[in-house]
Amino acid sequence: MKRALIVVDLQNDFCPGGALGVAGGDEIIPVINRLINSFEIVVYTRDRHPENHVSFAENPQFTDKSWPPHCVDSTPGADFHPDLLVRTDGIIVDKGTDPEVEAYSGFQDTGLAEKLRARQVDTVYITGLATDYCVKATALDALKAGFRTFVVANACRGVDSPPGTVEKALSELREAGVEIITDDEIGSSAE
Ligand code: VGL
Ligand code: ZN
Repeated sequence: MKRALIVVDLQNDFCPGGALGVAGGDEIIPVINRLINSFEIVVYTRDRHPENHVSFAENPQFTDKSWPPHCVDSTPGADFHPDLLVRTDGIIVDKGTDPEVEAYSGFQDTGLAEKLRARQVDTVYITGLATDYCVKATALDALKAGFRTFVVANACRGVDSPPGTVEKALSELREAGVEIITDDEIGSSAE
């Protein structure tokens, strides 16, 4: 069986200067790029919303999951951060494309679990943005789909509003059975 790296939403709008910039979102890119080179199978998820997406608000509250418009399809904000290594053999999954439906998880209506199983993957390592939203939802769904699931904490950053939300998300994940690790605990692809 094989393992896959999942890079969640490393897009311009979630990095500093973006519409929904996460503090330090770009700092994790060197760590992720190193991991990308040591995995055979790499998945990139993308938040990809129509202009009229249900999560968009004029006065976004964040804490109630209303957000400023972000990652609008065919805008530069939806593009991967330019420093991210995007492999030509990477599996790209788009989510949040239905105007009426919010989708934090990379497994929601994307066929990702089946794509991974078809490649004999039984273990996933999750990195990216944001720890307290899309990383968390993706990790919980990975577990539900039967994958051994790791979250690489130092390769993730969160919205963290109110402060403490990231820590809370990590403890919820741990309780659910997700293994929280740092990148130096991951062996080479021969593992
Ligand atoms: C995300 C809020 C809204 C994420 C996506 O990628 O964590 N957060 N849309
Ligand atoms: Zn979104």
